[in-house]
Amino acid sequence: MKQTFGKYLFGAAFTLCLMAAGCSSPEEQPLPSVILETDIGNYIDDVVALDMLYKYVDDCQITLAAECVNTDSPYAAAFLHLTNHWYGYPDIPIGQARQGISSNFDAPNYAETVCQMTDDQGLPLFQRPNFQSDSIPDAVALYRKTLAAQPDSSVILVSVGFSVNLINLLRSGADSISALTGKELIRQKVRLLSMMAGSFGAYPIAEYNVVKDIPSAQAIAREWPSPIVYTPFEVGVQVKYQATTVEQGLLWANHHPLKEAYEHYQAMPYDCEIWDAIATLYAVEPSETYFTLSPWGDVHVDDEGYTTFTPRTGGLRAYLSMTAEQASAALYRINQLTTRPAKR
Ligand SMILES: [Ca+2]
Repeated sequence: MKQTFGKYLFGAAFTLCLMAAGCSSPEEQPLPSVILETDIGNYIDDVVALDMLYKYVDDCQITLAAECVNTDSPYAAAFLHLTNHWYGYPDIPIGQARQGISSNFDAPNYAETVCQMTDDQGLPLFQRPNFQSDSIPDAVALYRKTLAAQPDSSVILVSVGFSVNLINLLRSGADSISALTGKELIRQKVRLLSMMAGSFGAYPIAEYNVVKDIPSAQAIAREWPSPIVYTPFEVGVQVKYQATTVEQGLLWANHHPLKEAYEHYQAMPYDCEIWDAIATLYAVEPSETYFTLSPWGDVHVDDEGYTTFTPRTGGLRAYLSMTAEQASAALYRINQLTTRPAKR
């Protein structure tokens, strides 16, 4: 495209102004604000999802308003602090569940490994300036503060872990942050909860994110006042991130948190299902290119963690499925995002 140097300078300055103002121009609608709810450290797909969110911020498609941890691992918040700095977004606030779900023995904790990596001089491989694990705010307080500050119906929650923070937010009362209860805040501010949870296929399973905290998952399905779109177990297993993507696609950085986390999670080479990346893709790009959405209805979670869906006009629950072609297109898009250099 041709343009004069003067126009280029104006355009560049205008773009910088937009970035400083959160990427939205006065004439445009504010960008959707995303809040990530994660158990990062248990399984590697949270890191793929996190990388995607930073890239969406790079592209001015969203703002990443907060990140909340629902496990009791101190390294989850530390890892988020690390990646926020590495990707160039050190000011994204992080919240921590006061009584997080224990998952320390479920899988190797790559978050701890990456946080403790050092270089040849014994210095931290990834900087975590001013991080103090005992000063991370309560996730519910951070949710209330973040939601209260957002325009109505502008917030998208991406939940790729357990539901303890979500249920505590839902049950929270009015306080000095907001005169609204948690349920009222959600109803007013949250456009969508994109949630990796459940199983709705022909051979359903009691899915991990549900089983780890069944009472919270039951209450969320029953009481959450905004639409919820579930990314179920069946969808995630259709989309496998490739070891070769990690080995060859992330070489633009000498040390990349996603590459280090992936390579320290299991013995390489291995491919892995990326449920959390699918829930993230739907949250920001809910295109029929990638997804088939069920009718709307209700979801029930039984006492063993099995989920069932019942269509109902006016229902606020739905779940995703994918054809083979959609799964292939989704993986292509996820690879496109995650292999691209971060702006930093
Ligand atoms: Ca997860």
